[in-house]
Amino acid sequence: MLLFFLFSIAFFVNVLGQYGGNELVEPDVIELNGNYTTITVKKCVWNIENVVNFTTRCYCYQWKGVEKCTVPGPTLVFTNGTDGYINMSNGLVGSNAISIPDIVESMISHDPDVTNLHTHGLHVDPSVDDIIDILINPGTSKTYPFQIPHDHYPGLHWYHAHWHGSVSLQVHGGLFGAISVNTQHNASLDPAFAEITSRVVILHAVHFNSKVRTDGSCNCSDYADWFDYHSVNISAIFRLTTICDQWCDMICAQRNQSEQEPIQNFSSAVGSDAIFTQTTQIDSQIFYNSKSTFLVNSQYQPTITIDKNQWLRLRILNADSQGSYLLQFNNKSICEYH
Ligand SMILES: [Cu+2]
Repeated sequence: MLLFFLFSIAFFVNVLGQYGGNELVEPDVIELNGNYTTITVKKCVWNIENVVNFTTRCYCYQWKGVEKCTVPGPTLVFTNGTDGYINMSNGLVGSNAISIPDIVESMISHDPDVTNLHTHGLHVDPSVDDIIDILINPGTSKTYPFQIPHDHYPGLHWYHAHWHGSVSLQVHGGLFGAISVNTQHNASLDPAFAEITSRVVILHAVHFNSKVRTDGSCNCSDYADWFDYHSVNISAIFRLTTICDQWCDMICAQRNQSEQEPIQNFSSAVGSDAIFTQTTQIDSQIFYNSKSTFLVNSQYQPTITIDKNQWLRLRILNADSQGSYLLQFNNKSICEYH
């Protein structure tokens, strides 16, 4: 389930995060005040610092004259009363969308290299990003015109890929980012509050599974880089729940033809803290081992440093494709928060 929530916390003094990781880095910001911007989906290596790196799909864009590919994608800022145009380009190599009956469409994984754009929280014509009918095949693009009303409320929202069949693969794998609507007519916001520095904080988890059969048949005993799943070399449809399942259940010959690599050397730099390991018994023959890492702006346990007696507003987005989070401060006496 995809969840969104936003709330603001203000506190003073110092340091969020007991482990003292690197300073939090916010996504790049692209302002769309009547402007047009191009975002391209490409294969990239997602490097989660000190934890793991692997090949996945991510959003690429021009930044100071250079192409940048990042997870999360850039934060898109709309201003009310203006238009913003997003040209979503699919730079992936792979098969076009296949035609399958609607009834099974969302139940199985397919079209790994087909994408589109879906937004949350914008009060615009819903046909602009109609996820059922608008698709972007590999090598093509689509321009989405967003007309933000004059009376649009302010807030933090988000966008992600949403072509049915590849949503889990692509959102879980990194195709998501924040949207911010900055209103010019926000009479409800106390001016003192409006002046507080804010940070965009995006929560996301990455999960890798391995599947083991106790009968000793061809097992998926490595933690598969299932995000690199590609439709060229293997049949496009498997009636199984996740693409990792598909990879795990292929016969060895098929698996060797796929482009996926086992994930190795998890967390060698930071130790086991970064990885949550769990075993789930499916039946007497099959169990899964899963390794998960929980991220903030794609960083593992980053730190936010605040000057003493300063307020900070955290704009928190849950971009996890599977779960919700219970948030708390480790040491409630350090900061005052609301
Ligand atoms: Cu969504």
